[in-house]
Parts: sequence; C-alpha cells; structure tokens
Amino acid sequence: MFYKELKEFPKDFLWGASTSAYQVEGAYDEDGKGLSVQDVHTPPPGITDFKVASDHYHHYKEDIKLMAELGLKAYRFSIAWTRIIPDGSGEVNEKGLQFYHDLIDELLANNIDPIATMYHFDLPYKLHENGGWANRETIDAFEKYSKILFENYGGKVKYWLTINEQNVMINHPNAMNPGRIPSKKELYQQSHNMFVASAKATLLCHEMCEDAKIGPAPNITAIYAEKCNPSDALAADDWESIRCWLYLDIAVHGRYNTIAWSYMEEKGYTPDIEAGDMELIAKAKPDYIGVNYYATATVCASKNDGTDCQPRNGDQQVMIGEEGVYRAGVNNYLEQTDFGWMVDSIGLRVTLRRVYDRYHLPLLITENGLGAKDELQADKTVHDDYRIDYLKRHFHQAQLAITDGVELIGYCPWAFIDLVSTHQGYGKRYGLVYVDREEDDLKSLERIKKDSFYWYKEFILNN
Ligand code: BGP
Repeated sequence: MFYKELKEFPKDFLWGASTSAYQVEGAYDEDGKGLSVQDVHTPPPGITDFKVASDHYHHYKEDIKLMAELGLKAYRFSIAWTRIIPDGSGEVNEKGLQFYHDLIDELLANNIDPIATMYHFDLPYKLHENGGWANRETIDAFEKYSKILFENYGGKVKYWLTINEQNVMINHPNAMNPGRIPSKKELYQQSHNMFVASAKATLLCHEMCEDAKIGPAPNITAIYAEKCNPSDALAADDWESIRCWLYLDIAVHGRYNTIAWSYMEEKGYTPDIEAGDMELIAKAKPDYIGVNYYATATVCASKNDGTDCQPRNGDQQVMIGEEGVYRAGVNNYLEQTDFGWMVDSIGLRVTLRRVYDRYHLPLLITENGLGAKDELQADKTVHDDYRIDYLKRHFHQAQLAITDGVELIGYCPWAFIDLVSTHQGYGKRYGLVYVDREEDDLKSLERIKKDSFYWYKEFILNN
C-alpha cells in the first residue's frame, strides 16, 4: 500500500458503543415480557444463563449516565421483541413499550443518538415453537412488530438496524435453535424468509419515519487464502461469497450472489421463493450498512475426503470448514485472544474497503472488541491495557480506511458494559465498564469504570 496523509474522522462521527437486549438487560420475565429462544436455552454447566445478565433493565439510568460521562455520541442497543409482543405476534405489552420509550428519552436527554437493532438473536419462543423463521408467518409477525416500533419510536430514533448477524444465525445455528439444529436446507429457507422480513421492515421504515435510516448488520470479515496457490484463493473467494456477500448482495442489490446460489443449488439448499419476494427485496434499499467485525478468517481448499469440517467450540468467529467447500486454514501472522479469536486490525481496513467498494453505501461499525478475562483489583480498578491496545490499533485502521475513501459514519465497540457472551457466559468480558458479578454469583452488580473507559473518553474528546 502506498502511504498517504491521514484524513481526520468526520466532525459528526458517531463514536458509540454496543450491547444487545438479551445479553445485557436481565429481567427476563418481568413486566409482561415473554420468553425468547435465549431464555429457554440451557447453557453448559458452569456458564450463566441470560436471566439477570447485567441487570441493565433496572440500571439503565445509571448506565446512560456513564455513557454521558464517557462522551458517547451514540449507543447501539437492541429491542427485545418479547418485551413489545410477548408471544411474538399477538397482544402488545404496554410496559415493554414504555421501557424503550424511557431508555430512548434518557439517551436523547443526554445527547446520545440511539441506534436500535430490531432483532438480535432473541426470537420469541412462541414463534420458534411454531416453526420459527422457517414458517412464513414469522415474516408477518416481524412486519407487525416493525410497524409498532416505527409508530412508537420512529420520531426519536434516526438509525435502525433490521437483523443482527443473519449470517451467523445461518452458519452457527446452535445458540439460536434450542432443542434441535435445523438442516442446512431449512436454514437457507429461514434465511430467505429473514430477507423478506427485513425488506418489509425497510420499506415500512422509509414510509413511516421521515428522517430515519435503516440497514442490515451482518458479521463481515475478509477471508484470506492460506497460501497463494490458486485453489486456496478460490476457496477463499467461495467462502467469502457464501459467508458474507450472499447477505449483503441481497440487501443492497436485491439478488442472490451467483457463487452462493450455485453452491446452494449444488447442495440442494435453495429456498422456496414465493412470487413477489424478489421484487419486494429489490425495492427495499438500505441507507447504510452496519458491519460487525472481529477478525478476518483464513481458509484453504477443500480435500473433500470427509475431514474438511472440524467443529470446534461453535463460536461465530471460528471457521470450522465445510465438506467439499473449504477448510479452516492457519494464519501464523496473527495473534489470538485467550478465547481463540484472531486479532487483525489491518484486516478491519481490508474488510471496510471490500464492503465499501462493492456497495458504495455509508458504513457503521456496529461491533468490534476484545473478549477477555478482566480482573477487578482490590482498589476497584480494572487494568485492561490489552483492550486499549486493541481499540487503538483498530481505530487507527478505521482512520486509514477513511483515508482510502471509505465513507465510515461511526464506530460502536462491543461492548459498552460487561454482558453475557453468546457462548461463554460472564467469564468473557468485553465492556468498557466492569460489572461486579461472576458466572454463578450475582454479587453487587456494581458498575466500575475500566482503564479503557477513561482512554476512550480522552480519545473521543480529542477527536
Ligand atoms: C457477535 C454478536 C454479539 C456478541 C459478539 C461477541 O457475533 O452479535 O451478540 O456476543 O459477537 O461474541 P461472544 O459473545 O460469543 O464472544
């Protein structure tokens, strides 16, 4: 790469932080909330469930005060569908509606822009029992839910995200499907139905909310070839299309990605598409793209000998390989976190450039962060210099991407506050704010600012 003079982050850049409802709120059955698939999911022994989480439901005012102290310009959170419509499709729950009114009003009173995700892994359990996303009735339920969100919050929330990491839900379905892992064929049907549902929500948003912007939030990661032999390059291309472009080509261009579609045909995974679906999808244009980025992935050519797939811990960021498609490769140039996730700050720049070049829409980093076993010191401090280093390096690469010409409008590290990880409970912390609890001991739930909190505060101030 040639060297350039660094461009500044834009003046109105959305320096933010992220969370999701089921991982942070707790109060899983309070004030009329219905159960979601996450509430009935049984975690492995020794790992906490999502019932209390960080008890943000009862601490939201205190938490927003901390956001204001940090100087956040934006906060990305998700709305729990089951608080608004407890069974997913029936009666509306006034107390649930009120909670998000209060949360959003509190953010606005503190000059923090709310960025609301409509659905983040927590499908209402009643809908799940009825076939979940494989059943087209879930599309209607999502449309009804979207309408209620826009009616209520459309005047106050400018940034909407439809579905969080649809590609993760399809490629790593274990945490989202309690009781039974659907077949690939069914998963691609679920995926198609989610595309239709997002398109309906996008159209509704444009119709009902004058100034709002809406977009998808997939987990996007540049895929590297392990070696420079052409067959590894091809495998990387294939996997990038199947894992990433499939989801954004539909959202932005309204068509299935060619390589992904031919893979689905070959494997017999193509979904049933009803008359009018593709026209509807093509009509619904997102205004921006949310990018959840943790690390790049490295792959090599399939051997197709029954050993391509090496399931590991089921993590969304760890490639496991797929028979006849690709194998997980090794990348000796990158470090790993304690939880086996690669760390690749330059990869963030590569990823942003690839996405922007392909779609030419504004990008918002909706997640990026480091999961670690933080330790609370006796004097109530948390010295997470490794997280500061991680963020520093990634912010720098984001600035380089801006310098390259990428239209990046904001950056929301995962996570604002410690919360329950998707697979590893409370032992894997991401927050800028520490929460005093352990896996099986709720302790005081006190909020304690980590060193990264103070560092980010300074960084925002100087930018
Ligand atoms: C993303 C999810 C988040 C979050 C994050 C970290 O894929 O959108 O919900 O949890 O990854 O993952 P984990 O909690 O598994 O460490």
